[in-house]
Amino acid sequence: MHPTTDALIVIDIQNDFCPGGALAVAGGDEIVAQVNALMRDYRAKVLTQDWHPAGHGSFASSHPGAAPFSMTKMPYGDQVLWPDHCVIGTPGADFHPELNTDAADLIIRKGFRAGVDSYSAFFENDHATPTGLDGYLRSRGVQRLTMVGLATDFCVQYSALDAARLGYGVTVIESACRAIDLDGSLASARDAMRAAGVVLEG
Ligand code: VGL
Ligand code: ZN
Repeated sequence: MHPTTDALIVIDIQNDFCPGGALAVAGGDEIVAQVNALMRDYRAKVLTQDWHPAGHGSFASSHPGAAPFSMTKMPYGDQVLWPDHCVIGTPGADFHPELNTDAADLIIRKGFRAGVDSYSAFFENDHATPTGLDGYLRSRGVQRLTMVGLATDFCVQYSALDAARLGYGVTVIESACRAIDLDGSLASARDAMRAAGVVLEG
């Protein structure tokens, strides 16, 4: 059992990111058993849930003529346009049915503002609007985070980089993550995480 200063952060293990989902990550469902086992070893366990209103600004369908996986500019910077996914209240936004959600202390939802995407568990993509997770972890005395989930190169990466910037010690267990890997995004995510001092563990 890990000490109370450690927390496990489980990112976006939702139906739409698993095979058959709207933004399926290859092998996304393969990590569920390992994540359930990890949750038994941590006292502090947080799940995140991507949670978008219909018509969200990150959806290609909200930008006439735009194709899914193309790029656009938002006021806060570059944005990948995704297929509609994790729409509030739909089955695609639900957690994978075998994920042991009962074990979680906190479920943090993100991406619910129509105009700004939110990959990170800590800040929206404007890098300024907090989700509240930092305050929660700090007030529990958590100093070290282990991260797992989907997708390695988007929400896991952004969460890990923000956590390192906020001063947490961060480890990503890569075997309990899966990537989207869009135009080399997995390789650049791994480089960026290592450069920020994030430990990438097999
Ligand atoms: C994610 C793309 C869009 C993720 C969420 O969980 O990595 N990726 N929304
Ligand atoms: Zn999303």
